[in-house]
Amino acid sequence: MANAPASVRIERRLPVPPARAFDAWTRPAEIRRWWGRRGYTAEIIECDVREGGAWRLAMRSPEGNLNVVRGRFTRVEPPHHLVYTWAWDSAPDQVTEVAVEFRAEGDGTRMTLVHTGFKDGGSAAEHDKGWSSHVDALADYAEEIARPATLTIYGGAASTFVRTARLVCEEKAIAYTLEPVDFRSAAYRALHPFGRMPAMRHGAYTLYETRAIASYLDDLVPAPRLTPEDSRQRAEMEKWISISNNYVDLVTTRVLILERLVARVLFNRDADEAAIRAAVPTAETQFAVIEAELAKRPYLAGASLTLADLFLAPIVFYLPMFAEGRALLADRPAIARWYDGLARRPSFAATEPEFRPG
Ligand SMILES: N[C@@H](CCC(=O)N[C@@H](CS)C(=O)NCC(=O)O)C(=O)O
Repeated sequence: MANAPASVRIERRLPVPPARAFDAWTRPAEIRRWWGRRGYTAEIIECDVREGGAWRLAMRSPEGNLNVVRGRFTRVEPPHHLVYTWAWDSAPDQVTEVAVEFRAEGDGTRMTLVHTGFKDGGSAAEHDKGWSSHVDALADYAEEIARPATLTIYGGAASTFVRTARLVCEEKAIAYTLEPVDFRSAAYRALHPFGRMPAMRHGAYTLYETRAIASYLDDLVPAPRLTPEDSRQRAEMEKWISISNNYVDLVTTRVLILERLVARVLFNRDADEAAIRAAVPTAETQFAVIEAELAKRPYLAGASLTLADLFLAPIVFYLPMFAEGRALLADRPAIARWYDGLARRPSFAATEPEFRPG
């Protein structure tokens, strides 16, 4: 028949139960995670999931055009049925209908999408192409939910930077494996071309640089948030991470801790006393500043724990183990109060290095 109503029908098995698939289809935070995987970015998603409720999706095409589609839910029966109208803002009179069914199939779901009411076969074919790619993206996302990617932190437990990455995992209850590495080996260079610790692998994704890893981990799981929402507090956090990485690490870790605790064990040499003498006054200044700031607030960036505390504390951990370190902490009650509070957290106990000066 020349004018037969054109339609789209797509079936797919998803490796999650119907309730999980239904949520992935209707919750804006989840739609965002799969809709955009094929070049399109979901910019606005509104979903009032009840019969009569409105929904709207504004998506940016790979070419940069904003396409808006909207409609109303006409049947909402979680977790099995969802029917809604569908009309592009560019052609509001052409109202079509989408019916999605989620049927249990083993431990997964057989999803059937039927989109009907197109004015012609061309329009149906276009939607068929679009839906196929979005449903592929949903299937990928469902695969990730069903088999969460494993997370590995590569590095030695004694490294202050490795401990920072692990502390973020522990604070956020992110499951991870610590894999010791020979950071000088050619094989490790494939993960970290600069040969430092840590590196991270999450599924197929790899990353290095602790600041980047900490951000990635903080975004991976929503709570507890270790990055302040407030822009000034966030700036304070960044400031303290920068101080820790660029000043304290350079002097306290790379001179004092390295010379006093690591030189003999790792390099089989005596401590460089001249380097230590030269570093002490700078370290003194750094810890005087830290003391003065921590006297004003419970944590480095404000009233609550942030990533900044997790960068500095692994360095402070080593200070009581040698004379110059103990001198840096002497008569610094604010640092002592801050550090003792952190040291009592389960995350600190779980990541405490076995390393002791030999
Ligand atoms: N900028 C790097 C620094 C990492 C770093 O220097 N880690 C130390 C261990 S605490 C390391 O790999 N040292 C070996 C070396 O310097 O060769 C990061 O933030 O991840």
